[in-house]
Amino acid sequence: MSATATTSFAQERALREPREYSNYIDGEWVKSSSGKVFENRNPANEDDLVGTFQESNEDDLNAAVDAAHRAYDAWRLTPAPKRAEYLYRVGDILKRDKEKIAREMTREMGKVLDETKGDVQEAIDMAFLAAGEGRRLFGVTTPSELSNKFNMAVRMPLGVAGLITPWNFPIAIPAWKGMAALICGNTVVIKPASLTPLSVIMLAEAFEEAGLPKGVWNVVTGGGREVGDPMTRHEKVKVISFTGSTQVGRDISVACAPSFKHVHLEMGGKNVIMVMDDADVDLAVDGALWGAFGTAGQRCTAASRIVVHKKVYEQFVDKLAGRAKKLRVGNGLDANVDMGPNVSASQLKTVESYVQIGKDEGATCVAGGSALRDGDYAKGFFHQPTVFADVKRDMRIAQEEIFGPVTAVIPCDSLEDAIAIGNGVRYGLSSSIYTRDINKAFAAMRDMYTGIFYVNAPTIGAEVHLPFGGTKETGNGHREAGVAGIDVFSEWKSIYVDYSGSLQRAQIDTEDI
Ligand code: UN1
Repeated sequence: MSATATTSFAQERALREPREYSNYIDGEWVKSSSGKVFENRNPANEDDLVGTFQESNEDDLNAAVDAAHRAYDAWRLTPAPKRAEYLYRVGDILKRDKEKIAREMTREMGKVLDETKGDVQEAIDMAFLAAGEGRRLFGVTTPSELSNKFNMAVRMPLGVAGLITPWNFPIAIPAWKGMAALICGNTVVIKPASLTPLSVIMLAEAFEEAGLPKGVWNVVTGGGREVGDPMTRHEKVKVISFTGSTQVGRDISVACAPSFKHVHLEMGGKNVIMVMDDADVDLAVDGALWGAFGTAGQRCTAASRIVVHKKVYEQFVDKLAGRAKKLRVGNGLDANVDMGPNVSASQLKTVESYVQIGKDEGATCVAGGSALRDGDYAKGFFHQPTVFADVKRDMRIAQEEIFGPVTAVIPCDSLEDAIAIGNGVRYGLSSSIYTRDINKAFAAMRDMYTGIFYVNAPTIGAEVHLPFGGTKETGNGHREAGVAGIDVFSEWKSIYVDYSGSLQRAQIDTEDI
């Protein structure tokens, strides 16, 4: 971290004293009935208090759901193109405030400013995509088997949507879920991750400024047990969309089952880049570096495994280790920094424990391998970008999600071998191949059992107009963003209009030809 960055950071703090933020319920900023707040501190510098937030409870959640429920009828009856107008406005507001929101987000969760700007951009993209959908929301018309009868299927909103969102994409993921929910005619209660409540509050401020009717968008901050659990059990909440760990996703799924709530889950990943012997190795190294260490590896889509053909293995490992060692770690607001901190002390502890596991398992640590605690790093949760070589496919560091700046390089003999290693984990979010051979690219495209696949690009970089999500223990069969997100927040109603003036019995009054 440079001295310049520390100064501008201090100036920024002086400009904006930490304040207490409220919940946003029924169009009002209100405190929790608990009377308690929790702190949100900068993971790059614990002395920097970003703000205090309501430590909400079930009563607050109930108030928000009631407000969303009251707002539902008017909102669902607002024509979708009119609903879209609010989203266009929110997109414009986010565009205007992109830099300001990104800076606060970097303070909240640490990733570098370019990446938090990308996060806000993703929310803007999603606002405009969903707004455009307001003039489509395509259904189906189809002929009837009977004369003088008209058939169609239309999309219906579900009611109150409960969103439980993560800290790694603090505004993009709430936007993926929220914009899709709103354009379909649902009202929303969102519980942001306690590590990043401010980003969702800034999104609520944008909705407020856009004039969104009260009760349509509600924010309740607080813990999973106190706010998330009651949300999954609330009878007026009709759909839950969650992004987070597989363990919590499983609990949510179970909690939602008795009331048959719709549930969309987006969970863990153990994504893989496959580098073939005909690949452009330098391009693959560029991709691996970005895929593994972007957002300090704290992406569901992070490239935490790199399977490399043995003919180029040594060359690849040398180059990747060399580049990883050169990455500059520090405060994400410093323009000279490539990688920020881990989001919390406990996340750093997890990373350290996996690095130890990797060493104990006999993998070779060829770059990084330690937390950073001296000097400027003392007040944050920093870890070196870490590369393990000689990793075997069954080692824990090659199987378990670490969610930090650690990647495992595994040798392979062939494309088939790479695909077997690639698919040999519990998760199925993202995978990629580096090759110049189009046949190999297409075979891998077909055979990798993941929800997202890239050719000559890393495992990260999803765009909002395509479905996002994964197979196996990554998801529960749904996708978000794109038109797939509309599927999560709507359900079909099939409508038959008989204008024959007589009783026509389907399947019976049809003529045999
Ligand atoms: C995540 O990995 O948690 O594809 C979300 C990407 C981003 C979204 C990632 N657009 O890397």
